[in-house]
Amino acid sequence: MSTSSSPREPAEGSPELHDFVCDLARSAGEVQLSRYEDPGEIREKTPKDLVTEVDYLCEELLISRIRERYPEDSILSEERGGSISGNGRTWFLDPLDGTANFSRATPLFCACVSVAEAGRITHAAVSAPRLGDLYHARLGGGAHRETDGRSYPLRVSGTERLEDAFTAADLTFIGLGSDPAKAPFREVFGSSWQLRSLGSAGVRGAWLAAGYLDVSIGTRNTAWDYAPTVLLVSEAGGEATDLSGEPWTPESDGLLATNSLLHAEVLEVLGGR
Ligand code: 2AM
Ligand code: CA
Repeated sequence: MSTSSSPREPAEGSPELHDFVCDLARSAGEVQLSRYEDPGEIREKTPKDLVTEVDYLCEELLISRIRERYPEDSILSEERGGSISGNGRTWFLDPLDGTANFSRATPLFCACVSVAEAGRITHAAVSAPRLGDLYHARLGGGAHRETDGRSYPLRVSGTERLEDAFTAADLTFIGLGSDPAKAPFREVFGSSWQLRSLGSAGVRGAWLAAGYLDVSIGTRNTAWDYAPTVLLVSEAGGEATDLSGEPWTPESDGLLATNSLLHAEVLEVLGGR
């Protein structure tokens, strides 16, 4: 197992750490389910960017359990911030992803827990409790969906042409028609068969890994909700890069994930960026 001081790039993630990562995501998911239709106080951090009492409850649970077991590790979490370790281990936490959905009891929300070791995502778990699903991946160990105690391998779709693709993104529609910076994304949507907007980047990435979607576009720099997609999708046979086709890093301004067959075609359409 890589230790927090090892600069060596890990070839695979440790099974023991993986169980803990899955257990953490499940626990936060249980808190979310226990507060379903009861989000408590809802606040706007910035216009249309919500946070509820449950976001903070899940974050406290995740951080305290990680601190107890791995006190040396770095943590970057959506509400509390934090830091990324260069050579050691970093936890990326989105304690409640899909807060706008959760705040009105739409079932698509989740807890996202990922681990990076020496700069590489080695573990990821996305618990979507209202769906009853835990999606998880371990570097070198494949990607899986766990539902009702049974495990199913995840495999990306075989869609070969963008015109046959389900393309998913959560773009704000204000300015979508007129903002020139958003024109390349409009091009991708217009070249696809259908558009999906789920309201949760974590669920979107998991559903791409599962083959329910063919293309996923994220346009922000939010490492805590993109990190799980990177590992789930690559372990399920797909491809995840930044929006220029370069390797995704936590500093990237966006994420393009595809079933791999469509990656070059989407990058070409995005090329005008
Ligand atoms: P969140 O629920 O954890 O905030 C749809 O809105 C998706 O985009 C969700 O995964 C949401 O994550 C994410 N997102 C990230 N930053 C956001 C922002 N500033 N405003 C709205 N959604 C944001
Ligand atoms: Ca969140």
